[in-house]
Amino acid sequence: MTARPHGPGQVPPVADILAGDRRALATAITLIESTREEDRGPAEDLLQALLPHAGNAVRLGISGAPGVGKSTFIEAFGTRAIAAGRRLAVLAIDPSSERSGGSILGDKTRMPELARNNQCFVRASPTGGTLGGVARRTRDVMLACEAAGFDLVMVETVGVGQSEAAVADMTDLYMLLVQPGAGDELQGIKRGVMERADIVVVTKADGALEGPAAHAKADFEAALMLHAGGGPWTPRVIACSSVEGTGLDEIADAVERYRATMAEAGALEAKRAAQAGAWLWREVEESLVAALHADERLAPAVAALEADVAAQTLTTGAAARRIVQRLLQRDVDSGSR
Ligand SMILES: Nc1nc2c(ncn2[C@@H]2O[C@H](COP(=O)(O)OP(=O)(O)O)[C@@H](O)[C@H]2O)c(=O)[nH]1
Ligand SMILES: [Mg+2]
Repeated sequence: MTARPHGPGQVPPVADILAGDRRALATAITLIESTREEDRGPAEDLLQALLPHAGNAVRLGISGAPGVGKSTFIEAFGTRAIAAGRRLAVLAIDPSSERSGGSILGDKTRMPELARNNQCFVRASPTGGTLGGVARRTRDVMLACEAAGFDLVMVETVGVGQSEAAVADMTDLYMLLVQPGAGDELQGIKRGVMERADIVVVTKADGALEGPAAHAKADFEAALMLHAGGGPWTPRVIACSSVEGTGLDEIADAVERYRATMAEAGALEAKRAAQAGAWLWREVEESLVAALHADERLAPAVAALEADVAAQTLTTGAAARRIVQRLLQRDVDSGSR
């Protein structure tokens, strides 16, 4: 393989990615995440070539409030999975990270064992696009990792904005991490988030927090019961300590059971198909909004409408309709489809 410079615009050979070449995968991800307009075409062609080779991973979504123990859990759980023969890719969506910012390193240092392990690929993605703190290309990055032979993908996101929904929309199993002291915690968790959790993990069930963790487990079990029903899987609550290693086997076991239960009912394939459809519409929405913001000819009219809305002389509905009409009219004028 020839050495090539690293950076946006580089298109790695598909064969290298399929062979599991980490450098080729990293280059592919850089291309996929590139926001340069001229990189979109090559990135899409590359993903199209990788798509038939993707789909063979167990996809786990991990979310929870900052400090709840996500990184520590992924390190402990992931290290065990690798010992059991898995190849693990960890994709961390970090709202605070920039391409060259310090938090990428920060996330790696919080998963020191995984970052060093050559059966593991750790990647922190900066958030981009308009989806409230969601890395726009994370799903594509996940597919590239699968094509490269990673058979366990853990997508970590901080519990803010719409990122939980986006992660639940791209993974097979959505895990919500909570910590002991859940009385207040329970109130703070948005309804929709709880309802989507396939497994709730109560972290830090060790030392002085062991008792509170048991209480939190009971609280969340009661809360989940209210949402139970629908689908072949009944959500579970499991307490663990990433530091002491307790509860991790039970979680791994629950993941296996979830996969088996869903696969048996034909529900896993159906879920992935529905997710792809939902993701399509996310992309359409984002692309339209991005096109609007990028169009300098529309900018004065849009700014004027924004000002009218701010001054409360025009309804938001009417302004939105006019903006959309202008966008549609633009494409008729320029003859594009
Ligand atoms: N006692 C205990 N502390 C933990 C455990 N897991 C994480 N922590 C601590 O909780 C803090 C936040 O952990 P971190 O994994 O960075 O949380 P994140 O922000 O959700 O990724 C750190 O100080 C960890 O050492 C655990 O299982 N037991
Ligand atoms: Mg973290």
